[in-house]
Amino acid sequence: MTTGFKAGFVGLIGLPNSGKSTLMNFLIDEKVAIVTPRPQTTRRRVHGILNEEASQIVFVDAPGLVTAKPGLFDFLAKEAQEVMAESDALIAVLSLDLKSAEEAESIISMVSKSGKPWMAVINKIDLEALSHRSLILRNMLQDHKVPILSVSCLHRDKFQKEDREELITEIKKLIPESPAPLYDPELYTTESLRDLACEIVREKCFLNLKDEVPYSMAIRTIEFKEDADPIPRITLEIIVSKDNHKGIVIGKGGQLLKKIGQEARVEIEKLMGTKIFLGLKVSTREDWFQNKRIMKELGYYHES
Ligand SMILES: Nc1nc2c(ncn2[C@@H]2O[C@H](COP(=O)(O)OP(=O)(O)OP(=O)(O)O)[C@@H](O)[C@H]2O)c(=O)[nH]1
Ligand SMILES: [Mg+2]
Repeated sequence: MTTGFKAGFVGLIGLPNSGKSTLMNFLIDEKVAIVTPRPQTTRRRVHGILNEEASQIVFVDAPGLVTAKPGLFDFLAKEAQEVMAESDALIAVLSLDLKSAEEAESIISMVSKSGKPWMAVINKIDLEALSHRSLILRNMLQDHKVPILSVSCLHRDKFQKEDREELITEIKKLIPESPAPLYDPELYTTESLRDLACEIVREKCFLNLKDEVPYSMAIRTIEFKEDADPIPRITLEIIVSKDNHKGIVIGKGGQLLKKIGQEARVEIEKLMGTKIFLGLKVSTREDWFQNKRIMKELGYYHES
């Protein structure tokens, strides 16, 4: 007997900076995944859940596909591969600002070889100077005979609601029937508040720091006391990989760290629906991303 209910994991696969995290937040209409203008923002897969009466789509936002290199890059590459393997269906995210046609070809070929049901999303269509690339991408996709939709997640006023509903309708066609939802339908993410708070701080670091500093940074919880009196008390550690990065993060007279803290606090307060105390500590763990033990401690770890 079929219930008519559908549920499944849908992996978002694309190059770094193609807008996967923005697209997921747009589809679930919540901010779960952090977004910055720089590649390799997403490090670990993040689940965003869209609950409807007859379906539950669990989006899996993966790190952008990168070539494996030792350390953190190896983790990112494996993470994206695992998302592909574990999803019921895939969305190839192709943005108009990609660097070359070969890059798009490589994503299309990887996703189609997975053997999973898939569709393509042409992203960032508000970049009008690059609009000719839409046609090039559509030509590349033609032989695959998959649904192709175009979106802009940033300019929702201009490229509005129909987009989102059309997209969701197509995505639902890709996922299997399921006797029940995969997660509690009250949830819009499987991330814990702790994880979300760390990610928000990492986002603000990315937005406030130049060059390589945020790339070799990790955030960890020191204390997370939701029932502290009079307001919840959260202290997080910003781990940098070189001692001279510490001063850069703290800034002159502590100004930069203060700004990062303020921006993150406002967002965490919105998420928790209450005022909070947010403390940030900066410490150095020399080249932590080359140290398996520390990588594991920070959650950047795969079994094999
Ligand atoms: N113009 C335009 N920019 C967009 C759109 N969607 C996302 N962006 C921008 O593209 C940049 C990257 O967005 P992300 O969502 O972080 O991209 P990502 O694919 O998750 O990147 P990684 O996590 O690094 O792989 C950000 O600056 C976004 O604001 C869009 O529809 N139009
Ligand atoms: Mg991302």
